[in-house]
Amino acid sequence: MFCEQCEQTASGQGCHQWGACGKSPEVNAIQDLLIYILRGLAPIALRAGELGISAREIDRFTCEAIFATMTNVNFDQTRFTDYIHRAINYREQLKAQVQVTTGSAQAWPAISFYQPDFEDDLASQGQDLALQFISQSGSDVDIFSLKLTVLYGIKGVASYAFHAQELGQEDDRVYQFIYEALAALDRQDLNLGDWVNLALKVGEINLRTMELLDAGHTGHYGHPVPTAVPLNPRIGKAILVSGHDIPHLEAILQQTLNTGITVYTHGELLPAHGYPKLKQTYPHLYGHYGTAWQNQTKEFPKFPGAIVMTTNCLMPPHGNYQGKLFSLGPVGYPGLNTIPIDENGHPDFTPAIQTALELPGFTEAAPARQVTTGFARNAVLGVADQVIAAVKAGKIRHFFLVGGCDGAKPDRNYYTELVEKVPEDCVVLTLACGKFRFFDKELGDIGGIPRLLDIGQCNDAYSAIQIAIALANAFEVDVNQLPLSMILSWYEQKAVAVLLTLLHLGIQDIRLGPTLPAFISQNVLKLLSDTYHLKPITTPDADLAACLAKG
Ligand code: FSO
Ligand code: SF4
Repeated sequence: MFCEQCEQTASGQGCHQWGACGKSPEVNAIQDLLIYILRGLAPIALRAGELGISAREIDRFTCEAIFATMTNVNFDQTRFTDYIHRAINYREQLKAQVQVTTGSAQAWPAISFYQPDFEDDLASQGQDLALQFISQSGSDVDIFSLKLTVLYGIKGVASYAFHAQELGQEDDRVYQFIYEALAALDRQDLNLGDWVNLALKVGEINLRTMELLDAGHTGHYGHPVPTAVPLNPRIGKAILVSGHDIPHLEAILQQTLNTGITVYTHGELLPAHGYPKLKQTYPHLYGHYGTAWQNQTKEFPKFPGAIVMTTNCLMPPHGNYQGKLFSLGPVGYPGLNTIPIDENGHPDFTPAIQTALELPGFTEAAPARQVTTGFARNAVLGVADQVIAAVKAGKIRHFFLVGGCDGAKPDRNYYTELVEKVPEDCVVLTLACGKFRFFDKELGDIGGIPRLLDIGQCNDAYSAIQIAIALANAFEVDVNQLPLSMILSWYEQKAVAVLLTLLHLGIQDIRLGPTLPAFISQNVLKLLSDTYHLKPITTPDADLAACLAKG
């Protein structure tokens, strides 16, 4: 096998024997096979788009199938076999539609005719295709590096597009670009500059996709408001909801109304508490349990109720909690309980609710503890005058955006130490799951402005960008001239898409860690550091000093 799509890749170079995430070589190969077939579907979908043939079902399917191949999403070979069957059916259906519309047979590339042998081992077929993909790039490691950057970035875009469409937000431009990028992976005529441009285009399209998701969230649930979230449990039956999917959290809240069950968020669903319509409608959306995804094997066994994993990051479950763990959508693991979805796409959480009612729930109270979330763009810009005045008066010296993913490696302690060492006249903005290393620290406030502001999920990078742009406009400077430093942690492919968005916007001096992506070649890294001054993190002290010297 060969996979280097995430930060925990073996020895920082690539997983060859078995995935550090728990993915088997067979699942990895069958994921590669699925991506290959989607690459063959892409030129047909692009032509259909040009002809005005609406293929929304196929667009949505493509995003879900790509999403399933992301790190810590789906480990179940049978689910990928099903995705492959469906991809081929959709491909042939769309070919026929194009032929009817144009009145003639089209000259599709060879990849668009590929037919796997379902009677034979799909994993070995996927492995052959993966080797072919590597050898196609020849000895040009830089082009291969950029191809992988585009592919992994597209995985992030597809995951956000999947979430946005659940909330009724779709844009043809996003779907068409996903096909364009997938189809480009088969092209041999693009040079280094073309691939750099395509990678930056991934960032541009990801910005649009995060904007759609932001519109979906705020349109349905209102703009987040600062909200205190209890970390101590409430006595009674309980369901824990993990992942990123707020509409699925809402469906659970609807289906548990008047059951006496208390609903807790886990991981990237903490920011859901900030959405006023969710809080007002569902008083049993109560608190947050646990920390970041990599601690789930320790934290899930202790949760005394059912657990629903709506998206990544799922780790291979341990036997001591697998029975109370449920998954849905693109998420999967062999033998794991799944939530049934009806023909209209509505999930039925009855199995999880029954499990929650059978389990003891919380039987003892614990001392009150809380964190505050909900500092998205509206909340922060609502006090923009105060913030601007504090900066002008020298009360706020610098902003640090410490955002991104968490992970298991000990060198991620850098981020905790950095936040602890941020001087008292500076504000920390945060987003995504990396914040769980410091989210409950008491950092106090500066003239009523909290020093730790949780903007939200990883996709709320959109909100952070809007805040930065608004502040830059208020100070009549470029975003890069603001007293703002971005110190990011990455783990999986959503983070790749967000990083490409920041580069597309021309953001300079981003510090990235805990290690740089294995798929970035030396020359591509040089290009990024020469053009954008992208750099690896060093030590908290050295990086803080360098950021503060910026002004
Ligand atoms: Fe984290 Fe996982 Fe949200 Fe990621 S829970 S690591 S970047 O899926 O998407 O921040
Ligand atoms: Fe390795 Fe990450 Fe790929 Fe899993 S997703 S196989 S850990 S590189």
